[in-house]
Amino acid sequence: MNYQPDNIFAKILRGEIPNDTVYEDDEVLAFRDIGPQAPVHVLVIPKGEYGSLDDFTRDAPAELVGRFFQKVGEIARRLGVDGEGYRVIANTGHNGGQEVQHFHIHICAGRRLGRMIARE
Ligand code: DGP
Repeated sequence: MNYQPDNIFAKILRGEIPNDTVYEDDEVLAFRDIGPQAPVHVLVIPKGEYGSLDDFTRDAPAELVGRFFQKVGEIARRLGVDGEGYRVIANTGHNGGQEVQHFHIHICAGRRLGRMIARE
């Protein structure tokens, strides 16, 4: 998929839109979701231009993919949600309900979460 540099998370990475950062290093940015679905709702994104989990796992070096997921766990521990537990979600593509075309992981926590997939 062609990466679209005008997506909202690319604008956040360029500093064009403010965000509530909870963790940042040279490879990833984690910030609070604008419309939280749980008491803790944080998005973790790579700084590289990957449009989806499919692109990230296809195009990024395995070491970067590995470090990214290690950091997701580290960020959850920094948020203090590892003890009671949390849910990680990566909506991917049209049927996955992905709205922003820059790969991101949701970390949702802070209450007992409902069904993994809503019945429709
Ligand atoms: P997804 O459906 O997986 O693509 O989720 C996109 C998420 O991004 C959604 O939960 C709302 C969040 N979001 C959209 N625009 C912004 C924004 O400008 N700032 C922040 N912090 N989150 C945003």
